[in-house]
Amino acid sequence: MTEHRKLKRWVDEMAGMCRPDDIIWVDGSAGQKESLKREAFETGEIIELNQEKLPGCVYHRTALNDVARTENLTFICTKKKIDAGPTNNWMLPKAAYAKAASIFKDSMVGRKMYVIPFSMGPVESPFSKIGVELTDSIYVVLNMSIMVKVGADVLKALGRDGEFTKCLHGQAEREIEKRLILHFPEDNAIWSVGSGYGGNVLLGKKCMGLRIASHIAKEEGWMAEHMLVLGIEKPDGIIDYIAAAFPSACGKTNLAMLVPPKGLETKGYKIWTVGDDIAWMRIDSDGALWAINPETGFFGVTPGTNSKTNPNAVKTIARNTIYTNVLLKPDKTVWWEDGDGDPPLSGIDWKGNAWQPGMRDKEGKIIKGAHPNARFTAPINQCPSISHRVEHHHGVPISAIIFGGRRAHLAPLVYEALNWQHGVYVGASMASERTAAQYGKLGEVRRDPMAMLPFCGYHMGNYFSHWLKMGKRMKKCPRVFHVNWFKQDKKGGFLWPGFGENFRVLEWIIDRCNDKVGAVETPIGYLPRAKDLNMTGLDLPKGALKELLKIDADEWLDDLKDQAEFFKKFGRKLPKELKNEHASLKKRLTKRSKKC
Ligand code: OXD
Ligand code: MN
Repeated sequence: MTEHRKLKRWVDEMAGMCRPDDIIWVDGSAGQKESLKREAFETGEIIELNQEKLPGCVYHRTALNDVARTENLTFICTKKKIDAGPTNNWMLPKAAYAKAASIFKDSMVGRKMYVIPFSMGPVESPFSKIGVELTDSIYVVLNMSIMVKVGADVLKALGRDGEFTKCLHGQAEREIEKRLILHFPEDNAIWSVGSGYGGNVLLGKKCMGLRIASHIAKEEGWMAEHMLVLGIEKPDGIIDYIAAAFPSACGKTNLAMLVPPKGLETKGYKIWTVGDDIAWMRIDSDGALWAINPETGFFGVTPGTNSKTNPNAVKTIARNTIYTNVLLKPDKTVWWEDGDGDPPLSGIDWKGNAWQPGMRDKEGKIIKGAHPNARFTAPINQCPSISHRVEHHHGVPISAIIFGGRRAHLAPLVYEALNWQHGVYVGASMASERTAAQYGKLGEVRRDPMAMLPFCGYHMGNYFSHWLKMGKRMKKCPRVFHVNWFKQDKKGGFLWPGFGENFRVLEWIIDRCNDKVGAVETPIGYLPRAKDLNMTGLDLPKGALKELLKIDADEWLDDLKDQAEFFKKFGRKLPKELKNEHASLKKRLTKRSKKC
């Protein structure tokens, strides 16, 4: 066990409140993992899948009302409301602890409490942070064992008095009315109760990896971002790394594992995956920005994953994977919408009901086999494109930062910000259409600065200032870009094929970073000339590229009104630099608009 007195005391205190029958320390060994799996098979918490076809894979169904992150039940609890800012739900720590304690109280009677020591980032790296999660769910233990490093090595690194994030999770009754996801940045603590959904309960991920880490990062002068990280190896063998922020379920995992289209692959390009969801970035001794992926697994959206959209993911999830809320086939394999292969003739859907293709509900709507936010949890080291730098304790140098959203209109395929400050403005004013990864109206456009709206653990106005400060400290800032793979034509069809073809845009981005290609300066930033994008082997319909690279000044001016409304929320905390960027953009667009 441990000699860490504070840790022992905290575990005792939490156990005193939750009253589990037993306390089990997770040691990270294969033997313990196996026996936990067996125990969960017996209770039905997880189901063993066909071990011949899917070795090491298991299946889990969440409660019907517990299939996505619940942002309305997620709180930042600080002594002063202003510290949580206008984009977070806020509660006073004292009130939050009391409210959650009344739900946690005695909630583990008849259950066991598992103690999971975990490291985000390589164990013992100065860039890593340690957390300890207490949970009454074996599903959580198994997921955490894939997503982060867990067990005895971490306890050893923690020593007798190391700092750690106190993470308490309990399933309680899994009722929405008794669900709370609480963050206490001032206490370095997280309490999550009443949920079994990954984003709410794998506390290393969004809760510690982003909300708590973003707060710590601001204090310590680094960045915790909702970003994938990948390396692009050019034909000359040199690898450039990029970090990219997209809101949830907008294709980060697909981009992180992209396979270049045939025509470009034969040139010798390769993609190396460093991470698909979280980047912790620091300025290193060379004055550049370096990123690590603090996770060791993928918690990806399953529907839509197939050999065409993401061949590397398909290979990654063929073994040792936890499938959640997909369709269970009679031969104990799994299926999901827009996956590989035809739908099976029958199966059990994510709700646990008998299912056949084409079934409709009372309102006549097709019943899906898998929930649109069904997930896979798989080890990163099974990914065929895994970067050899993934274990490197200080990570990879970042040449470009890409922001992206899901926008049917307005944003062109790609543009480059004029400089770091303008890039921060581009990220801060980013918007996207809502997806199934969070509750709410699908398709609604919402502002999602740096894709961090649900994950920034403090006042977002201060977060923007932190980005600006980081830029001032760097000797060489990464170049900043914005992409939109989702622009539509008048009939609602996508103008750009996406997936592997996105590589064509990455090539332009990397060439820009290496000053190898030109651009046109427009009011919103630098755009590629049509001839600068390598289109070998891709036949877009006539006029599509022109439409993809079009800037409609009047449409942008309209959007600026909405941006301004959003920025008003931050009051005096909105950095003046961003106000100036907004005003300058308006001026440039107005000039263009009058010309037309
Ligand atoms: C995720 C999310 O699960 O962003 O990564 O919701
Ligand atoms: Mn995410």
